[in-house]
Amino acid sequence: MTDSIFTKIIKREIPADILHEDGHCVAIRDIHPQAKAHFLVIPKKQIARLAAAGDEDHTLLGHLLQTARRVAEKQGLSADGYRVVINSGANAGETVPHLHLHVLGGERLKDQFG
Ligand code: DGP
Repeated sequence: MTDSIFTKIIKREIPADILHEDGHCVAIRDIHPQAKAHFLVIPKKQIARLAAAGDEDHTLLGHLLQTARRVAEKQGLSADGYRVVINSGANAGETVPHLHLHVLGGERLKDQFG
């Protein structure tokens, strides 16, 4: 498997604004923010998309959500709310084939389903 752009960021081969790192994931600011606050939570394990995760990733998936919550709190997003989005695969418009949670906030977000 070739390294995704996110794996290259995790390996520090490409620069990024890293908000959080632990043994299992990183949180980085999105390079093309879709809201005043927009960061990504990315597992160090290169899973192509949510649909490619397995039962063995149960704990990791929970950790990613908990990390989204903790980093959102640290970024001051909790009081007014924020949105967590996962695009899994082509129909959802996933452009980087490495599972990532989008966390958006810092302003009133538009309704955007469909
Ligand atoms: P998605 O459409 O769900 O695959 O979103 C991928 C996101 O990744 C998109 O919002 C832009 C972001 N992104 C892509 N390349 C880079 C990069 O090199 N650095 C950072 N910080 N974000 C990136």
